[in-house]
Amino acid sequence: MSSADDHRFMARALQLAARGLYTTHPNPRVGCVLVREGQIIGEAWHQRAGQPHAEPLALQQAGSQAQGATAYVTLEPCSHFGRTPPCADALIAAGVARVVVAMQDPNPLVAGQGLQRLQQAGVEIVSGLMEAQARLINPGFITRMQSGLPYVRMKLAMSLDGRTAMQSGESQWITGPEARADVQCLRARSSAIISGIESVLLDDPQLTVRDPSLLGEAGILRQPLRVVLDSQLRIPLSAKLLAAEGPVIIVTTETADTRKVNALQDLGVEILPLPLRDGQLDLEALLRHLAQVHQCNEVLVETGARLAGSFVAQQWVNEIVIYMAPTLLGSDARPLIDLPLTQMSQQRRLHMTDLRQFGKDIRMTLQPVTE
Ligand code: AOF
Ligand code: ZN
Repeated sequence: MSSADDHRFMARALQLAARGLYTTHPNPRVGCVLVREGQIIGEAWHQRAGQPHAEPLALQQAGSQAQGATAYVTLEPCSHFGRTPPCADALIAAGVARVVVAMQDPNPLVAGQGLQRLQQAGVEIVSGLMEAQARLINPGFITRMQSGLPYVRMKLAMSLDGRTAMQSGESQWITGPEARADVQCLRARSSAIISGIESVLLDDPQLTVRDPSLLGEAGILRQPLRVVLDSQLRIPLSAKLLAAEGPVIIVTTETADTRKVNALQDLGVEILPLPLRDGQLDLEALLRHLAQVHQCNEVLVETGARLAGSFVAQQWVNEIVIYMAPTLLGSDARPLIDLPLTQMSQQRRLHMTDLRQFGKDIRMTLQPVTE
């Protein structure tokens, strides 16, 4: 088999993996293609935690044809008993002769042991094919496994003059329906959405996924966890996001009013008291809690300029997605990010990884430049 064929089948496996974009949380998105004599004999993707991994689903399709076949998998086959038995064992039992993987599994429970197991059983291994593409599918899972933190994506919408709202806070709408539909995709792929109490008081958002086409291939609507930073517990019990479907965490301090805490808990809300750091809720403690307790892979920060500034200043942001509308909001309008800098040497440079048009607006995807 030529390396062009290997690329072609791995590209197909990557395409399949991406179908799990909205549904696999907290698991990674994984695709698998089984090939024999140049023909695809089975292909699948992992759809949801607790359900089979990609490999056994593809093996099921291939049946006895899997004997002597090549498996293309976007992530190293697992070697552990989790919610499902090890995929490495299933591939060996089916008589697969060759396994091509895009990347090792960063999960310490696997971390190379799946490949080792296959190799010991006499299976030929190729690892690292299209690794860069495979990493892009699971930025959150990889970050969480490696650092105990989620991958933090910040979404912002601004005018041509870099403004996000009028002085009054009025901001609906700067961008058009196409850009806003894309924000629904960002929400749907996220394990959690973080917002600030200011935005909640101003806009009374639900912060839910409402686009029915984002139910996912598996027909599952998973509402991301919604997280509100509210140190003084100012959220009204009538806030729309409390009534909307899906779990909510309110982050506050130890000294928050007990009666309000109880009332919110009665509504099914998780109250997370955190220490203050420089007078502000400790963002690192929040992110660690989300990764470690709630297994959050990707989180989406949708806040006003002040909280956005704190996330950026403290360097918790892995990616910024900015929608820019061709409109002017004027010099009294609110800025994008509160970041009090005074010297050019303090500027925060970003590196643009993607640029696209959505309707009349453009979307920029940026990553902080790390020196
Ligand atoms: C694979 N193929 O399709 C996926 C893998 O709790 P479990 O049993 O679902 O295991 C979850 C872990 O398995 C997850 O953290 C990751 O290490 C691996 N995911 N592995 O061989 C798959 N989704
Ligand atoms: Zn597996």
